[in-house]
Amino acid sequence: MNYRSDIRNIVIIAHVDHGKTTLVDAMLKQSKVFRNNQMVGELIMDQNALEREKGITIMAKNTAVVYQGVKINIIDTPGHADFSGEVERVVSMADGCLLLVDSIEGPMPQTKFVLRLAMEMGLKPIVVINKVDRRNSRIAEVLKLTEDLFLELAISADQLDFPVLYASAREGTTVAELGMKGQDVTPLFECILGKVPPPKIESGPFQMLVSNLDYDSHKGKIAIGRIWRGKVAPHDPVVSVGADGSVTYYEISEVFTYLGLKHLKVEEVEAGDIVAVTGLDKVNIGDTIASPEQPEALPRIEIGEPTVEMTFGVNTSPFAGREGSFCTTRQLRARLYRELETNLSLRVQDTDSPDTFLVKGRGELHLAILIETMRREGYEFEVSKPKAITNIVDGNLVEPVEVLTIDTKDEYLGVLTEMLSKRQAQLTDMRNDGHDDVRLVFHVPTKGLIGFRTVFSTATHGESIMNTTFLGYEPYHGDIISTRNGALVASEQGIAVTYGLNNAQGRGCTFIEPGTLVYEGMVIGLNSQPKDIAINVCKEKKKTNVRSSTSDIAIKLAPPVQLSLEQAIDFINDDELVEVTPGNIRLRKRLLTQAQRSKDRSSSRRSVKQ
Ligand SMILES: Nc1nc2c(ncn2[C@@H]2O[C@H](COP(=O)(O)OP(=O)(O)OP(=O)(O)O)[C@@H](O)[C@H]2O)c(=O)[nH]1
Ligand SMILES: [Mg+2]
Repeated sequence: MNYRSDIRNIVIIAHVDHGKTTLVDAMLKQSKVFRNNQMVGELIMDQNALEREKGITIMAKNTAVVYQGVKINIIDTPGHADFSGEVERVVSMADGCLLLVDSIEGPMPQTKFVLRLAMEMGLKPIVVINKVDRRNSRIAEVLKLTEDLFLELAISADQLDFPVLYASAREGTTVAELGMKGQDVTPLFECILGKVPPPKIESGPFQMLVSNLDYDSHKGKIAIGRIWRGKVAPHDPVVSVGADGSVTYYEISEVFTYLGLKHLKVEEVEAGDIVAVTGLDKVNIGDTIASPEQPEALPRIEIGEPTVEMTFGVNTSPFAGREGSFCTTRQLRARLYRELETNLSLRVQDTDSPDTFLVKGRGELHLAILIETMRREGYEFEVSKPKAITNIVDGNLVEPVEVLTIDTKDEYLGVLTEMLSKRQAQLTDMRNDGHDDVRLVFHVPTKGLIGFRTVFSTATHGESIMNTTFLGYEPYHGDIISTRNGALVASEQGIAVTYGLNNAQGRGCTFIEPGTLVYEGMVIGLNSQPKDIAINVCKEKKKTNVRSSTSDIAIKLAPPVQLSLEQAIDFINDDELVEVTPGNIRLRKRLLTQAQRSKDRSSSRRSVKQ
């Protein structure tokens, strides 16, 4: 067995927002992979438009820096639990991991999830306590909690022997001993070189596992992964081994390695490195690319099962086809199935209705990001309320359960526990910091979390943080009755006017501005009562000849509550849909006319009685 002492492969893992991408910024900036005048800004690796807008990493990505003649391949991963599939997809490329832990928050549920994964893969860990510049940091305590987590998760004794560094990723500094003044990230680079084992290489013909795909309009499909054996160069004959063991012959077009944000075209790449190759137009993530002499498949990547599903259907609203460039079943279907190539934890199924597809993901945000991406590409469609995915195991119905961690203030304890008990949550831990900050940990079925995020943020006035992570499957806990109030539903098609909306505001809060085009059956607000009511928001004030003393006083409307896409998905009930177009997000009843809805209600009442 040989080693490549000129390379190290590391993956950066942590809970959401603990500073992974910022630490990659610091490493990139220090290794001067940019031109002096190049404006690179912050969160350099979060290049996708949605990543930049939301300030979170969505996809795992590769980069590399050179330190003391050694190339360090770095894989940045998302910390949000909904994108756990991205972490699962890439960990096998690395030999070591940097586990970041926020110096105030300490280990969080997703810290545990990613560390468990890294331990199972046998990665050499380096702990980085980050954000030590923050005023209230509690470094010693956080380190203790991190050590406890290792005791719980380590598989071999040597995994307990991990170095610890203290960082301010934002300031670009790391130190090996607390109290030392940080200059730069040199101690981190030194630690990586000293502690992360160089990649082992087996002798034999070329073999690489595809962990990611990219596209280029000229080069076509780009397969990215780690080479485990041998070398490869342009024009080499290779085969790809698919999921079913089928073998396809190709010729490699070009080969690339990483440096900073660039792909460098090279003459040859060798085992131990993380590389990109082109020329394989049908290769998939998880496939092995190998020399035809010895076409053995590497173990495929294991990805956790989805927990939440919703339908994506062709837009059936009266405004269908007005705003989108891609509106047909064929286009929607092709787009959804194409997504499966790179979005590994997603599942798509046809349904009994040819215009509707069942899409399954790892959480509401996972699905919402897909919806937003498609909307921006010009797709128009409608989606249903997300549902937790139940399964039958040994003849019993089981459902997904998550760990919910809430950081909040004392004053919200009552309201939160009440809301959550209706959602079948069980309090498993509660910690008070002695002031008025509290951390609550619950076990809650995934179905109880659907629609919770919006009410949570309203109930705690945006002052609390919630995080969830998948726990496992448990016997079905029974149905949850929706506690949402009824909808205010437009009764006519037309343009909403101030007078009509003012009437609606007498009943509850509204979601639209005057001047908005509405159709019959569109949800335009939330009733303050449990039942839906239909209102004509296009109704103008009757003109009379008599001038009343108040008629000229302008009506002052309360500003509408504008729901984001995620809030809209969170808001709707089973008998409602979200209509998604490049220009608008509308809520609607599934059955648009009042007559249809009352017929449906009376028939469902009859079926209950029987
Ligand atoms: N004070 C302080 N803030 C930091 C530090 N490192 C990161 N941050 C801030 O923390 C926030 C999250 O940083 P990111 O680098 O996006 O975190 P991340 O772990 O990549 O987040 P995800 O990829 O979404 O999981 C940003 O606002 C950073 O500026 C630090 O050392 N000190
Ligand atoms: Mg990030």
